[in-house]
Amino acid sequence: MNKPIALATNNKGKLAEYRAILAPMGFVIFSPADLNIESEPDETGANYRENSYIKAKALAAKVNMPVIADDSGLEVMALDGFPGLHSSRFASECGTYPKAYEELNRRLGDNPNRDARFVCCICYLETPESKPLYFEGICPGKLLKQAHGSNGFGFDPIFHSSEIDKDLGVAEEDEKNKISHRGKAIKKLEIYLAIQ
Ligand code: ITT
Repeated sequence: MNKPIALATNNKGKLAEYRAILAPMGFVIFSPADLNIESEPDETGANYRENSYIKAKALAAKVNMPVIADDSGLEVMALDGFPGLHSSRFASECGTYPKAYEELNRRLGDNPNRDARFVCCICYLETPESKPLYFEGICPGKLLKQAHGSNGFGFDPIFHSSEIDKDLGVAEEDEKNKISHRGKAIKKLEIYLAIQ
């Protein structure tokens, strides 16, 4: 089939996961870098949906193919969902991911509630004028006291998935994709695309 889709992300980890899941379905995923385009709009939305739409809309104005965008984050329940929408910014402010892991654990202290989850919202725009469609997924788990492994990206090494009872830092890519927030959201998108 070879249907092209532009993915509005500058995050290589996300890009790899979209490719791994969508390439076998016949979709060819282009990042802004692949297309020699810069697209980094300010993520000023009040929630994941709004930010995913901001990113999709900005790229859709520059390309001639359907666009998807992904806004996601890590939510630590005992920290009222922090860093959530600001996960990427929080990691940058900490300087490195290992420092961000430490900072989350410092804020959590000895709170026994280590429940956490990853959240993902995909926005799909067939054309710049199309009605945006949203596909969401949640990955429940716990925040680890210490990073374990280096698979995945971002906060994966400090996250334990309840669904596979495994630390994501040591999970294989296909194991993560089956239960991840992104994997679940992409599955829903895939079903929509299959009936088009
Ligand atoms: P783009 O906006 O260019 O897509 P970004 O990394 O800034 O890249 P977000 O604004 O959606 O994307 O921030 C999501 C952050 O949440 C991401 O940078 C990670 O820190 C974290 N995150 C999201 N999904 C994750 C996953 O599957 N594994 C680990 N960390 C994840």
